Amino acid sequence: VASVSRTLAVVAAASAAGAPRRGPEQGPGALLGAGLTQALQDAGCAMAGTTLLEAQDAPACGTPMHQRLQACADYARRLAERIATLPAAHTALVIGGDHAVAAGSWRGVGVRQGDGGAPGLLWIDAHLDSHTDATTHSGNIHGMPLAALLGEGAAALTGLRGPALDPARTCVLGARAWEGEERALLQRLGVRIFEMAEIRRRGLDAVFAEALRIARGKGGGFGVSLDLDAIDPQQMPAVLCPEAGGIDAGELATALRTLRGCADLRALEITEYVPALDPDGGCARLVIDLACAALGRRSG
Ligand code: 4U7
Ligand code: MN
Ligand code: MN
Ligand code: MN
Repeated sequence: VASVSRTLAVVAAASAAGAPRRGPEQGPGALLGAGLTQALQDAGCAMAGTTLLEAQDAPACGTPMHQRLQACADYARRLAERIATLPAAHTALVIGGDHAVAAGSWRGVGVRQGDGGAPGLLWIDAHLDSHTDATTHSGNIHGMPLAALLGEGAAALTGLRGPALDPARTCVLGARAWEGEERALLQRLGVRIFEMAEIRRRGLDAVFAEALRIARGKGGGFGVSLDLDAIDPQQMPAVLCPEAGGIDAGELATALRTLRGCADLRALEITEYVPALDPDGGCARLVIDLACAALGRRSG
């Protein structure tokens, strides 16, 4: 399949508002400093520019949940507005930040699609991120964005402008750590979950191809939200919530390369990189390689 010629708009969403501790707000700056945009350009992308959203620190210990929800919702709203105004022809590359920023990203992509409605979404994550404010055990907002995008949970997050996701065009890939309530929610809505066990059994290529078919549907645009904790922590330790037994980084790069042929890929989001846990920069290089695998036109 021929690679699509892409013009990329990078949006740096440097927020830790949904995280239990600081760290992910440093992610975009570190990845840009490690040469992310140059690498994408070398891989054949045209670069339309980089927008830096104002950094947002993690909430202080003891901040009540409604305040943390509001901080995440405020950030998500600004992110969504920014993405909604990008030219329709551009592919957005959103760099988090903790994964709560996704509650804004995909609403913004939906607004930008206009009559096309909500994008299909492939959520690559060790977790399901489908708690609501009523079911969460930890109280951490980055465990809630997928539920919010599906229209479930606190109004602060679900009430953002833009269409809610269609569960029939939403799927999760790489899951291996969840609580019962979030799994029950996704099952009730009919969201397909590809667990690690299924990936090990069938191979990532076959599972990724099936997930892509679900997200792409009959057309109308789709996106990929990559929480880096989906990758095995032996290869990607620089994340907020490592979970053993994850996706092999090389296999993920190979699978992501199939996105090069997808003109209907509207946005890629990469979240939860924590540079403080990456003293030699090896994880940053891996993240850059994955972005180039997905969005590039030639290896380089
Ligand atoms: B991430 C968790 F309890 N489910 O709700 C929770 F295990 O964006 C983890 O995927 C959430 O990193 C992980 O706090 C959120 C926990
Ligand atoms: Mn996760
Ligand atoms: Mn828990
Ligand atoms: Mn996540």
